[in-house]
Amino acid sequence: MTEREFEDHVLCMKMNGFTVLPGMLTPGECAEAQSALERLTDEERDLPGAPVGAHGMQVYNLMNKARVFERVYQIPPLLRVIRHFLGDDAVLSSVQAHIVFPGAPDQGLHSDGSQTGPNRALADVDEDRRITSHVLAFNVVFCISDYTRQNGATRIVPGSHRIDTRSIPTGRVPGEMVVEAERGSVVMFNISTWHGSSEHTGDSPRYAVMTPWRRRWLRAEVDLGRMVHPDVLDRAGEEGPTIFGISAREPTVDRWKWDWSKGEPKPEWQ
Ligand SMILES: O=C(O)CCC(=O)C(=O)O
Repeated sequence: MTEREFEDHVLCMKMNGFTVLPGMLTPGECAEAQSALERLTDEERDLPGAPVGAHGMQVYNLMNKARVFERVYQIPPLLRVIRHFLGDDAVLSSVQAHIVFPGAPDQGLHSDGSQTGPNRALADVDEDRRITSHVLAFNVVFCISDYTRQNGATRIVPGSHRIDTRSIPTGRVPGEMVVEAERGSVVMFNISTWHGSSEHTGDSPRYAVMTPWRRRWLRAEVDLGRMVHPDVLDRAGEEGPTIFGISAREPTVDRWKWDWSKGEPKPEWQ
């Protein structure tokens, strides 16, 4: 990524609340990711309580389930854009697939962060207004399939990240657009940007991997520090404890007994 491209992505995020970064995964990596997702769909769809419905399916904690998914938090130009907005200590909040099946209707516009993030139920005094003054979190979506107008690609309302209401209109909104992108691209958006998958009128599933990121001090959607397998954490190198939020943990002992880099008590206080 050139300096000019970096600056353009930053400006797009500020103006529009989203940007598209092409070529973040190679065609080979996309093919590997898609076959892993096909395998995982078969393995997980009949598990009790699996997040599967008539229109789509989710698969969680992908970094533990195939090596190719370890790439998604190890791409320097992408990390540079994420950290420019969320800080060098930004935390990965989930690594999950969203597979949209042919025939799915559009998902309905929404913003993210209603489970753990800044768009969670507000207090009466907030008068339905969201925090929009600062960027608090992103969704970073890897297109494993080409994103097209036919296959349920994400629809977005540019600039909606600045509208400080939680009452998002149902139905069509002026200026909304379907984001078309080649597979291997990343669609990155502020979690306050109104978005949702679009209607799928095509004939094969749309595969995407969502990797939301948060500021260090916000709760993550998934506590990846507890989920990540030790070998996966090792392979993430020095940055692993930061990326998975391990070094963002609150102390469970006196602060001087706590190892902040490891997110656990010092050995003598284990
Ligand atoms: O898959 C997409 O295009 C959007 C998914 C989404 O917004 C969600 O699951 O909250």
